[in-house]
Amino acid sequence: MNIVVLTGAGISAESGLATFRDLGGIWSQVKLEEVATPEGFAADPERVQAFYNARRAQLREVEPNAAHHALARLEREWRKGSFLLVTQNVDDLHDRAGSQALLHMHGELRRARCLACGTDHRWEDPITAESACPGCGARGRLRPHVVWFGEMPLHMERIEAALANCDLFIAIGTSAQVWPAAGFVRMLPRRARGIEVNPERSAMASSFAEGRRGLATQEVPRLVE
Ligand code: BV8
Repeated sequence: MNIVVLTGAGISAESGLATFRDLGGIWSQVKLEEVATPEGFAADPERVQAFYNARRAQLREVEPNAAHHALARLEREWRKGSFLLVTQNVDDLHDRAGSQALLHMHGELRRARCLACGTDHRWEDPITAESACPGCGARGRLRPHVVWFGEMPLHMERIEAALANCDLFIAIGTSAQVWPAAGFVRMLPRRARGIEVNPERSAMASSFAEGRRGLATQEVPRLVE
């Protein structure tokens, strides 16, 4: 049985990282158009760098929670088929929990991308106008290696191939408001079963339910004895 897991901000909520669309979420504090689009970055790069520098710094204060560790364990112990974890999150909590078969489709807070040479590099510190690219040395040309609205998500070919061959799709902590992730359930073969772990029932559940068995609710069955 081939498993694909999709996670969103909700899986990191219990680690203390804010979600985006819950009450008091990030997008209620700041306009996504101003800080999570190429246009916003062009208009006010310092504002955007400060937004991501603050979120990158916050990673030092939080730890992976039981859900991150459970997914890393499931990956290690799953022997009945393939396993892929796709996350919309730009935090590093899945990485620190030990997940390896992991794709960050929206990029990573702890990586910086150089606008001069196009390379991306691990990056722990604030990105400033003085920051130099570790690859080409250009100064003041780094941006967060994060996928903004209107930009192409990463690893889409690998993700689509895994979805086409998926038997069990598990969605954890996502409101399924952002495309293309919101549409992944429509790329699944008809045989696939779905599970959603979320206090709310997301839009994904209804699009999964169209013409097939609905998503099981809440509990994730014990996949690993
Ligand atoms: C693309 C990275 C195509 C940075 C993010 C018009 C113009 C252009 C594009 C569009 C358009 N209209 C629509 C689109 C597509 C657009 C889109 O979907 N817009 C939305 C707003 C309608 N998508 C894009 O632009 C994508 N690119 O389409 O490219 C293309 C084609 C050709 C050429 C070029 C491009 C790129 C999307 C990526 C944007 N970047 N973030 C950053 O993080 O700052 S997305 C942003 O939303 C977040 O990063 C997050 O990852 C993502 C999804 O949010 P969730 O993770 O689901 O979080 P949310 O708060 O919404 O929900 C949390 C859930 O958890 C809730 O349901 C809650 O109940 C639950 N929860 C809470 N606590 C718990 C819990 N669950 C379990 N346990 C708990 N304890």
